[in-house]
Amino acid sequence: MTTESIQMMLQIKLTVKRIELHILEIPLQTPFTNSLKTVRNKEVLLMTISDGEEIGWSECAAEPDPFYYWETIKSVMDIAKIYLIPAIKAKPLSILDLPQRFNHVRGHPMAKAMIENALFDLIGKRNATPLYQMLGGEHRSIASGISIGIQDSTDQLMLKINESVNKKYHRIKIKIKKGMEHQTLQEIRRQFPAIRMLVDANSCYGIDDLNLLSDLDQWSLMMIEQPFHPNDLFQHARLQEAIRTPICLDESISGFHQAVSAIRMRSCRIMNIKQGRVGGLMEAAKIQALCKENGIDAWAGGMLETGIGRAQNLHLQSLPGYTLPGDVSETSRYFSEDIVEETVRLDADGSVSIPVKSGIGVTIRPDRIQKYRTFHQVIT
Ligand code: OSB
Ligand code: MG
Repeated sequence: MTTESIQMMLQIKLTVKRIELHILEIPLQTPFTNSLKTVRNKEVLLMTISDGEEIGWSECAAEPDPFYYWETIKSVMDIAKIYLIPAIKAKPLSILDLPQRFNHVRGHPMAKAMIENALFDLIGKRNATPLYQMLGGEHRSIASGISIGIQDSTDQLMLKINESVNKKYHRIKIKIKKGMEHQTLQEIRRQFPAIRMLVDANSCYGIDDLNLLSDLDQWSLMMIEQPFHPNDLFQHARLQEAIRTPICLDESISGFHQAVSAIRMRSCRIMNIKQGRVGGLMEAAKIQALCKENGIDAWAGGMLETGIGRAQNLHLQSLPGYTLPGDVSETSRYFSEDIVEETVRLDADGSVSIPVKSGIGVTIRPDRIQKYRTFHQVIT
């Protein structure tokens, strides 16, 4: 496909006829713990949008609770139903019209991303074009990283790290909590002196922890992800000034504006750009380009997604701004059964591939949707 024909496709207007919301509850293989909470069952909100001919699917990044991020599955459903869906149903629209249709709603990036993703899938299917081509990306092999939650014991953690090393994951992320970081990292470095590793604090540190965090320099980490409160760009800048290890921002970045501020304030040298948290694929692409221009490395995080969300995140990694391995690991580590046929698998080099079929490129399994669905609503 030429750039011109893609550009034309993105401008084709369509009429939204039918929208459905689905909540699924799928048990996790093993509980996932970070500094904020433990997840045992994945509760996930899916959306379908139809123009009367095809159906587009998407997975929302919101969790049931506002612990990692302030949006929730319920807030997303409310904002979508009251403000966003009426704006897309008002008159025919193209995907490029979306930012302007949503401009009157402040924030709520997860709700906006959910709708944008479903529209992209729908348009891709209607035009027999895979999402990565619609985004202007290139099909390539994606180096995969893994995020390991907080374990019950250090031995258990070492087992998990060993497993991940054997699977050839390109880098390993460890969730940390205040008070156990140095002891844990010391033991990891004793057993695995050279692995590419980072830590994710999920905002559990405060302004009194500057020295404790500066001491993390000794563990040769690729980065420290989100040590402080999401709103505290200033504190992140102070820490970044004091240490050699790059700071990576995750939940601080809700969209392009925060990305600009974070870069200008030197709050980070790396960004975890989750498309589902920054307002969608187009916003994430803009942030990636900004990072690239400013010499900021970036990668794609995850939110324990099913095969739908993983596919969304994989397509976006076809763009050149994602310079580091992300958190899109194989689906089977979280779920024994996926809700799509083309579940994400790791190849022998620890890489994963971008789907090639139309739209997000995955085939939904209606039997599995049926099996795990706890809520369903048709919005006409
Ligand atoms: O902070 O990156 C995070 C999962 C849920 C919410 C927030 C985060 C995470 C992860 C897991 O780190 C990433 C994944 O494997 O999907
Ligand atoms: Mg994180």
